Amino acid sequence: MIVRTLEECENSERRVVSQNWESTRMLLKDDNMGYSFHITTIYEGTETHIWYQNHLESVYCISGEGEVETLADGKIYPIKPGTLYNLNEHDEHLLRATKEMKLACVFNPPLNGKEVHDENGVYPLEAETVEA
Ligand code: 9YT
Repeated sequence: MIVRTLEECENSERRVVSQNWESTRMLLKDDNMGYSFHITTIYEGTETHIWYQNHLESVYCISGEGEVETLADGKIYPIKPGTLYNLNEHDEHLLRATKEMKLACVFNPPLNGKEVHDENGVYPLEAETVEA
């Protein structure tokens, strides 16, 4: 059984801070669950280009407000508490937060630990691992 609290994960190397967001990776590849689980904060007023070519992601909005724009078709999906969006087609998108958003995110395959987006909004398949 694996039990962790958000507080203890935030006070460890599991908390990864990027320019537009920060993410606490509560479950990672080395937990052998087949997915990773993160609590992500998207900073207010930001727009982030994301394209997970190597991963599928589900994103559940806990709090805040924003939108996702899928670049292939220009569709805009509002995000509010209770919304779940799923990047089932590796959708290239822009993520905007009009109010700071707290999101619960699941990645398949799981992240290793330290990934941040490269210049194309992509995470590599193999990144530096968080030490336990
Ligand atoms: C929603 C999203 O993908 N935000 C970027 C951060 C990502 N959730 C992560 O690395 O945890």
